[in-house]
Amino acid sequence: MYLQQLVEIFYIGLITVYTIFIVSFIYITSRSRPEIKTDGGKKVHMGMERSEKIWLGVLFTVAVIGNIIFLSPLMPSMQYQVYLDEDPVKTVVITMENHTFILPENPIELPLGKPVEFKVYSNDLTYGFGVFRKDGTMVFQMQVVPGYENRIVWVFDEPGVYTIRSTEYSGPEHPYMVLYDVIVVGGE
Ligand SMILES: [Cu+2]
Repeated sequence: MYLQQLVEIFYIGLITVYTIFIVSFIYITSRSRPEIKTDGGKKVHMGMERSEKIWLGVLFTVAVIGNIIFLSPLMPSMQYQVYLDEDPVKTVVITMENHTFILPENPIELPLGKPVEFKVYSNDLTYGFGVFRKDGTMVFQMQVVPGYENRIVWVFDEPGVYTIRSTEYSGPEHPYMVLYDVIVVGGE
């Protein structure tokens, strides 16, 4: 999954920067430093001071808490976006040709709340594949380019009937490229 790879790169980058930061902090504060005393005398200060130890603790805490909040699969939102990689429970293959949709079944029956995959092919022109709600609002759309496997995975979160429409202008017949109520998403 593309998003997952991006997040992994970001994550590794973040960990690297943070590790460099903490290691250099420990290195610098642990070296012995000359300390000028208020009475003018000098002594060599060894190791970390108490405030530096506290700051180090803050750095570690921020790293751990930040990790849990933003990237951990313990968070439902992150689990859904980044870690959940369920295989689609159904694949719908649709071919577009001569300004028509060739459907595998009519209606296309899909489950609610499960990932379903659409593979849409074009045998001639560049079309669009859009899925719309009853009120005309769009659920999703993608371009359908000839010679490619145009693929989208979707989780429907509302039961109901949906309309398929071409969303890419493809000539004078384009406005008629619509199939009303051909997708039925069942309740669970
Ligand atoms: Cu069209």
